[in-house]
Amino acid sequence: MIRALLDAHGARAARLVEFAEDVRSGLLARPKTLPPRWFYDAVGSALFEAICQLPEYGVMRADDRLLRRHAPDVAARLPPVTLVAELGSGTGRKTRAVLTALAGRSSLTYRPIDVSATALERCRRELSRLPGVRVDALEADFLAGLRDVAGARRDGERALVLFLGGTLGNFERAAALDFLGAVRATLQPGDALLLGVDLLKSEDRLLAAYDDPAGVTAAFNLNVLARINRELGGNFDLRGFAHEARWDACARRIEMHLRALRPQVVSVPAAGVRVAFEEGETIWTETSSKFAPEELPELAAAAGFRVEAEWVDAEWPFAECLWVAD
Ligand code: AVJ
Repeated sequence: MIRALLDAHGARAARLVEFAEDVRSGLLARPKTLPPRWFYDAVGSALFEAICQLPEYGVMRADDRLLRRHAPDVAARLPPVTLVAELGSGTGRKTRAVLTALAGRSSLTYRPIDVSATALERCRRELSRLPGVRVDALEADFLAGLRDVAGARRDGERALVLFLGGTLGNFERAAALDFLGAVRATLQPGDALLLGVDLLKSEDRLLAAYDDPAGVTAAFNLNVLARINRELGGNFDLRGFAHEARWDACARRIEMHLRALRPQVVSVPAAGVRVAFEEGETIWTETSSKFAPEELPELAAAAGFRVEAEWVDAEWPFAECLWVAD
């Protein structure tokens, strides 16, 4: 118990150091950047849940529909799975259907991996009541967490990794391949990956999804500055920045930025930085790559998987991919 508390405390302290380092290097870089993983404190996680309710943001509903409809197919296409690891579980809302289908065949251990302690706690509460499912949460980065899970794995366990919600889009294409290759490296042949991928669609739909008229996405984006103020003692004036979503047609990605509305100087003492902004200068806070369906089999093969099945939503182009490690 005490050991667990100390571990949790240590993990949190280490995370704050990482946050400070990312803020420092990101604000000193050109263009200025902040990695999207820092969006998800308690406020940011709640705002993300709100984004998922927006009529303009169809990603999560498409993912939900596909998982509810095809969870039984996922279970039927794999040998009985006893270990399920999820990258970026959030509150685990979308995972329930998959776990229920899998646990119908064999009892299993579910290891949600997330950087948001708040989201993990809710995930544990929601999913530990499922019959045949033991929940063992891990507050960690995706790959570090997955390597821990692989290291603690017992002989004969059959693993399935879930990477849902389209979070792969946070990587540029080349980095997405590297990431999937790194995931593959933690797996054994015959293990599987269930991957949710948001697909290309019209620019209008994409821009509306990332710049909704009610301003929920704007609040989500700006909250990262508020978090820097709260946790690192920064003095960002949130009213001095505006949310911006852009579509880069060449790179096929949405970019989210925070644009300085006037020249200003900001200091973040715990990150050891003081930075000047010109009027109009931006901080690039998120990339959301969108994939063409034809790219997916190539991506699977290059990362060391074969495509077992793929389901695409009819309303909002989004693919649920079931890949098996070669
Ligand atoms: C959680 C990374 C899938 O990129 O669509 C939603 C995050 N950002 N609106 C996405 C997000 C702005 C989301 N992912």
